[in-house]
Amino acid sequence: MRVDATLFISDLHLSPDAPATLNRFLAFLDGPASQVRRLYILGDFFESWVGDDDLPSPLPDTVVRALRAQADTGLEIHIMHGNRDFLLGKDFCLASGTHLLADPTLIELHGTPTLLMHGDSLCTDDLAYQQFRLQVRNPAWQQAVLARPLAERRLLAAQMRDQSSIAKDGKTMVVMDVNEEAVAEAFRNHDCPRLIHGHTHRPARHVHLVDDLERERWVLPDWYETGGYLKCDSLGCQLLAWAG
Ligand code: LP5
Ligand code: MN
Repeated sequence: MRVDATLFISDLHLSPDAPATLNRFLAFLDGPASQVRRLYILGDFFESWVGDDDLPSPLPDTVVRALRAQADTGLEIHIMHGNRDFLLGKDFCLASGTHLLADPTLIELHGTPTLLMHGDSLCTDDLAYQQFRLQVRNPAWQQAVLARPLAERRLLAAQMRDQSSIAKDGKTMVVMDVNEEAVAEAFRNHDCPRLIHGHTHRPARHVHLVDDLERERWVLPDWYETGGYLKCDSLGCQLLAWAG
């Protein structure tokens, strides 16, 4: 019997190189996620996703089957693109029984209008990243890239990862965090009291005063060392650790 609660996760960065994280996620699906009605995955679920034609590979196959098993027993699963897995497409969703969620999306969460984002679009001080984001989210660019052979895309993704790592060495933590004004704009544009996002890997509950109204911003944890999730119901939200 599933209870009327909603879980949020992001930034698992699932990869064949991190089997412990995969196991932690599988245990999460069989544990907390099996008790509730809805799960939202807010981006960077995979360390990188180079196209849905990679679905037969062992890691995607295991993950898809596990998601499907929960979806088939009544878990509503929504997934949003992150900056690592923005190429997740219809075939992935169809196979896993999940629903692709636009970034941003406003939902009615147990009675509270709640804005969901991956979080990268809020990091407006990171100008180099925002430029990169514009390029890789361009449908024409994506179509051209997806036309390349799978092996070539894997290589390209690895090169991008290296470049990104070098670029980050030259950036401060402040530049790589969300911009306060971008957060305020998001609250204003969607006229909501709550925002949930990931990406920065700095789990917390922040309170923002925007236009004389107090709003809360929940930041989800990554799953590199341990893991964690946000659990929400009609009483509110709480961040919970998940060690598996
Ligand atoms: O990812 P993370 O957390 O380390 O850093 C992000 C920002 N970086 C990125 C880039 C991704 O990591 C790249 C991986 C994508 C994998 C999937 C690709 C599949 C499609 C391609 C294959 C078909 O998102 C980083 C932010 C940081 O978050 C904090 O917010 O700062 O931004 C950057 O580092 C961007 C750089 O500043 C500028 C762009 C460098 C990359 C250029 C690539 C050039 C291509 C090389 C290939 C010849
Ligand atoms: Mn991210």
